[in-house]
Amino acid sequence: ADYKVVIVGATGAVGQEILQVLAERNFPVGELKLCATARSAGKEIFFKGKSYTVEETTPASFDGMDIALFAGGAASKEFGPLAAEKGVVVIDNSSHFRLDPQVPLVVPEVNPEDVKEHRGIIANPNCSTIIMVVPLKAIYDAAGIKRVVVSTYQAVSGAGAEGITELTEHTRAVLDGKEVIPAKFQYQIAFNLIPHIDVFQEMDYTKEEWKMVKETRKILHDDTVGITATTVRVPVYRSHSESINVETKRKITVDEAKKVLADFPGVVVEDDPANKKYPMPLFTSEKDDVFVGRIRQDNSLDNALNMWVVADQLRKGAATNAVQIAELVIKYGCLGKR
Ligand code: 2RA
Repeated sequence: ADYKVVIVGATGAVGQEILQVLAERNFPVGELKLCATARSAGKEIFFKGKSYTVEETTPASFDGMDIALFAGGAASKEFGPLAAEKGVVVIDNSSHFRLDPQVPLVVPEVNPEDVKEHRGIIANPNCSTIIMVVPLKAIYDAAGIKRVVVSTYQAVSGAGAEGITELTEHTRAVLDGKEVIPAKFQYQIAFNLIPHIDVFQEMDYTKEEWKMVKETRKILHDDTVGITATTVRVPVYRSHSESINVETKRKITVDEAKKVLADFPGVVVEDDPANKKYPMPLFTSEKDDVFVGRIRQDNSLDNALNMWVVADQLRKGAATNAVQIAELVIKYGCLGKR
């Protein structure tokens, strides 16, 4: 069977990546509709060699459609529930519905069955959460998790196409000895690190840091897991990196951890220090796996491990995960309530 798919936010970085992934995975698209704000309406986009004209998102955009992939942003709040009312299955990459108890928050390798609980909307987790929770689940199943300490090194693509452009422009400006005027980021991102992603909230953590805590607990269905995060923007184009320390309930050796990680779907272990083998954002971009290396016993705590995790923010962190959720909707036969 083929499905009627509408992409909302088709012209942005994530929207473009969703189209790319749909084509690569040969998703059964029968009819395709590309929507965006009025500002982007009229643009021509190609999908599988066929030309599509982007139209402005309106309530009528969802009539008769089967699946709506929202790339993120304000459109989700305005049109998500409306599309679901029309019987369309909404897969939303914005943060708006992620913590809603009625909305499953899904990483297909971690909690696929949750898709079956949807009532019209399924939320795609935050990119830094997805990248962390995939390897964490392997450790969680093998040894239980007491506490996680994570520091992230997040690519500029997390801030969309403008973020990518700003890294290029800032770098060029600095090298040309010109003044840098930050727009997408709080400060110059070239040759700098900015420990501030999204807004500051309670206890002076940012919303990005709270997302990693709350979303991970929801996905694992376990509020006893302690998590503390520091999220940082770094001058890298499109892969997020994360330094993770995980304290486990039961002892797990480095060799056991390497095995359960290597056996876990969607994880590639790249860990051979003697041969300088470890994941780096320069080499993980455009890929769908989560790469794990630098796996070590924590020298200061018995039941704890360190690991270095890297994955493409636009793909596994957003577009690929969303398309994998759409594949599960079809696999489980839980399309919208007509
Ligand atoms: C960021 N995770 O990296 C946030 C949103 N994509 O900016």
